[in-house]
Amino acid sequence: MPRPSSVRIVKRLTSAGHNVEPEAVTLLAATADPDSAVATLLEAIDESRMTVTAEDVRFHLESALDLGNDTRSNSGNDTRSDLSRNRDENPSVSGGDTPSPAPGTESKSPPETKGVTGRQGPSDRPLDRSAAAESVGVGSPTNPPKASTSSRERPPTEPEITGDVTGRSTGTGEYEDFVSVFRDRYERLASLLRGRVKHRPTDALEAMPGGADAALVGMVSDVRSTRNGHRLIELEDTNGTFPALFMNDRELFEVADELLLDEVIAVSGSLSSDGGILFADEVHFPDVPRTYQPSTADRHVRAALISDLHVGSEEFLAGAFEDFADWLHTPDAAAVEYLLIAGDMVEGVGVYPGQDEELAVVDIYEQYERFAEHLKAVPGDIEIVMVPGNHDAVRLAEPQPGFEPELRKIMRAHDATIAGNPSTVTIEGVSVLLYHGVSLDEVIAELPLESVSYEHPHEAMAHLLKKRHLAPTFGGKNRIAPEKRDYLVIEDVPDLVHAGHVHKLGVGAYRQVRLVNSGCFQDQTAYQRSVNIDPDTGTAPIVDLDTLEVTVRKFG
Ligand code: D5M
Ligand code: FE
Ligand code: ZN
Repeated sequence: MPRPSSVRIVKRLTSAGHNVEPEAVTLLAATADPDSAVATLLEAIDESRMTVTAEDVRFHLESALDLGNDTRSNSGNDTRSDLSRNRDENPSVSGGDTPSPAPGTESKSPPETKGVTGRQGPSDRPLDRSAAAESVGVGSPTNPPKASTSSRERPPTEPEITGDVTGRSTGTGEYEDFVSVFRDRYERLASLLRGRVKHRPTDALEAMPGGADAALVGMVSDVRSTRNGHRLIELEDTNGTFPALFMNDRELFEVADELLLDEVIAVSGSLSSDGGILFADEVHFPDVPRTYQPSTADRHVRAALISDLHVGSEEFLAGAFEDFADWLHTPDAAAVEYLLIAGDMVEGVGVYPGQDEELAVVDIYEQYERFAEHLKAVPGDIEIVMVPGNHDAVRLAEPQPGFEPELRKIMRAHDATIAGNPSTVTIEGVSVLLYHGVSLDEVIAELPLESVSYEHPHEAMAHLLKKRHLAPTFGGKNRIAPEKRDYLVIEDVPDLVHAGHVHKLGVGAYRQVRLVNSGCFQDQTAYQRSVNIDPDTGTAPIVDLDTLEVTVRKFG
């Protein structure tokens, strides 16, 4: 809804002596003629009425609302249709008008029942293609006026944060913590898989006769090629390990290329004649249920997604960020009520060897002070949520807690919500998994699939979602802190995943979950030049929370 009409509605109602609920404004703005709707409403309601509610609007303007709603839902349907494509294929699932339960709850959809019997990479999903072809528009701002109109409707609720380690870290670095983080991962991911196969613990498989049908749920502890070119996958559960063989003449063989060490999968097949090996027929990933239906906002409201500013680096693109902040003040950005920042706010110090040569600001606190200054250019009525990245001044090992009080104080000006990495933030009913994305380097390096590359970071994100874990491989490049709980397990399916880190733009979807990698506000660094990384700079994907449609804006 264009903001001017919302503003006019609020002004007219308040000048007549009423307060007004935001939802009532939305409803009025959705009518064909908001001005006469307000006039009708003012005539109908009691003058002494303190607050005009959505209920009042519905009661007094029934017919006008029908008209407005029709227009609105028609335009919304264009996007809904591609978001519901999978849904249409499955008649047992209810349509889009059925209210969904709380976001991120597994109860939303029945569990997955079918296994993977052949190549079925995340990129094969219909929504992926639609995301690239239809949903992503690229716009560039045209000299936005600087004046702030600052009349956004305030969001009814504060962003709600879940799955955040901040203040809950129990890790002491002891061996037991490593054991417990693994157990927790195994238990929680195995529970997603157990209903799908008739699994047995590894020691029970050992006791089974040769040739029998069998299945197990295990963590991938080793992947090897055999002399005959088959793939031998060692699977570990809490009782021991058991080998599964992926034969190279079977379609399933290609699925072995999708596997990462330490992820949890279920494998079913038949035992070899001596009972010592499981010949794999089917693999199940914890996955997103095929029928998963994301929650969406019930009004037109948008969120801007950015990451990797690297303030303090010589390559920080201050001008591009300024242009972005300017744009947020324009009527074009009226519906943008949220700004989600996925880490690497500052360049930090001592992150990579030789980094000091490219520092414009060497003091870490001064870097955050400058970052805070830049944030002040963002309209004050935009709700900001941010999580740290590997350049930020928090522990490097994931999960990373949110900033310490001293840094929070520096960034206080905008009253941003500061959470750990990863965290899930729910805004307007839409759950957004915010993760900086360090594991993406490893996923891109390890998976031999052509679809997964720095050019398509969302494809790597899709694999994480399929594995329901943000950083499957332990002990690789990305550091994982030993905690009692594995905060990197994606326990609840989010509606949107927002990552950064690779400095490449990527917009896509996995099943019905929207995936965005937001690019960066840092020009190419010497390291990136040496390895031919061409960053996507000044990019700000804008997501419509009512449709999960994404429009990419580019600045600078
Ligand atoms: O990471 C930005 C991207 O560049 C990410 O894909 C890692 C990669 N990168 C950048 N510098 C290095 C060095 N020195 N070694 C290895 N990989 C690197 P960012 O987190 O912004 O530095
Ligand atoms: Fe970065
Ligand atoms: Zn990073």
